[in-house]
Amino acid sequence: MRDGFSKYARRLAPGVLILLAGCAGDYPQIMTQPVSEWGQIQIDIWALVTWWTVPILVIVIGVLAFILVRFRERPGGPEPKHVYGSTKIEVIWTVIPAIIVLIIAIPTIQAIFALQEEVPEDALVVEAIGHQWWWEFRYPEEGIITANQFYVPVGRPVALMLRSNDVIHSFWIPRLGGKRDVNPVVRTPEGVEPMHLNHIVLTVDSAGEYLGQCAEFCGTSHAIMRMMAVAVEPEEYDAWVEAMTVPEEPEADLAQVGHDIFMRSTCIACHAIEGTRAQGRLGPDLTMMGDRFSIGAGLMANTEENMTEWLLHAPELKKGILMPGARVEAGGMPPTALSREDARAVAAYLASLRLPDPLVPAPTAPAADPPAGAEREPAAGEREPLPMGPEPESD
Ligand code: HEC
Ligand SMILES: [Cu+2]
Repeated sequence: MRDGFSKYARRLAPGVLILLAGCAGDYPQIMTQPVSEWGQIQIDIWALVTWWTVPILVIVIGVLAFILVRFRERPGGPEPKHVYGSTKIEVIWTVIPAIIVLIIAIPTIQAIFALQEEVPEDALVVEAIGHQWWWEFRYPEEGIITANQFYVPVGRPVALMLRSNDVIHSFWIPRLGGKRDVNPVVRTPEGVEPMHLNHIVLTVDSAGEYLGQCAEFCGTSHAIMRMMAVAVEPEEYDAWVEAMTVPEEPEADLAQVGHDIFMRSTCIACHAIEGTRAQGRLGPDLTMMGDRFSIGAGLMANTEENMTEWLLHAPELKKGILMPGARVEAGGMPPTALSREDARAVAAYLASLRLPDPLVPAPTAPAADPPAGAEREPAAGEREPLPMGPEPESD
C-alpha cells in the first residue's frame, strides 16, 4: 500500500511542481495583463474561447470516463447493442459545434479588423527593425535611432512599422499584445509583389517597462533577441527625445580614456553614438548605452564588468554575431585587439552614457504659473530647463 502510494507520488511530483511554479514570482512577459487596448482585444478573444471550451472539455471527458467505467467489458456480460447510424445524434453533434464555432467566429472577425487599424495622423511613428540578433528602433520624425530598448509616451497612439534587415523575425512584447511577423524588405523582380510589411498601431495606457523577444526562429542566437519598451509620461518622453539628440561629454577620467579608445578603434565602423564621429550603422546604436536593460539584447545584465567581458569576448558569449572580440574575429571582421585595460576604459565610457535620472526633475516649487512679470528662479537643486548630457552631479 505504502509502496503503491510513493510510486504514484513520485510520478505526480514533477507535474505538481510545474503547476506550483505558476504561482511564484512576477512575470514580466505575462500575456494575460495587457497594457493596451490592442492587447486587450486579443485577450478578450482568448478568454472567450477558453471559457467556452473548458466546460465542453469537462463534459466530454466526464461522459467518456463514465461510459468507460459503466459499460466496460465484464466476464460473462451481454453482447452490446449494435447501432448503425442515427440521424438524430448526427444532427445534434453537427449543429451544436456549428453554433459554438459561430459564437467564436463573430467576435474573432471583428477583432481581426480592429487590429488592422491604419496609421492615425497623430501617431508616433517608430520603425522596429529586426536584425540577427538585436532590435533597432528608428524615430524618423524625431531623428532618433536606438536599439534593444525604446521609449514610448503613454496615451498616444504608436505606429510600430515592422521590417527586417535579414530573415523573418517576429515582434512580441506580451504585455503590449500578441506577436506579429517582421518581414524583410526584399527587392523583387518587376510584376512580383514584395513581401507584405506589417505594422501595429497601439496606445500604451500605463507607464512601465515591458520586456519582449523575437518570436520566430531566426538563427543561432534567436533565443537572445530580447527588447524592452519603456512607457513613460508624455513630458518624460519629450525629455528623453531631448536627451537622445544632445551630444555626450564624458566626465570621469577613465570614461574619457575609453571615449578616445572607442573613437580610434573599429567600433565606429559599426556603431553610432549621437553627437560624436561614431556613425556606423552595422551594429546597434550606442547612444545612452549606460541606461540599457542589458548587453547583447538580453544576454547579460548591463554592468561594467559584464561590458568588459563582452568587449573582449562577444563572439564567444553570443554565437554567430557580427561583432568581433578582442582576439576572435566575427562576421569576417578582424579582432579589435583591445587589451583588458582598454576594454575596462571603454566599458566605463559606455556606462557613462546615461539619461538624466529622473528624466524630468521633480518640481521643488509648486507647479503653478509664476505671477505675471516675475521670472521664476530655479529652485535650489533644480536643473536648468531640460536635463541633458551625461550623468548629472548629485543634487
Ligand atoms: C563588425 C561590426 C562591429 C564592430 C567592429 C564592433 N561591433 Fe559592437 N556590435 C556589433 C553588432 C552586430 C552587435 C549586436 C550583437 C548582438 O547583440 O546580436 C554589437 C553589439 C555591441 C554592444 C551591445 C549593444 C546592446 O544594445 O546590447 C556594445 C556595447 C558594442 N557592440 C560595443 C562595441 C565596441 C566598444 C566596439 C569596439 C571595440 C565594437 N562594438 C565593435 C557590431 C560591431
Ligand atoms: Cu529574430
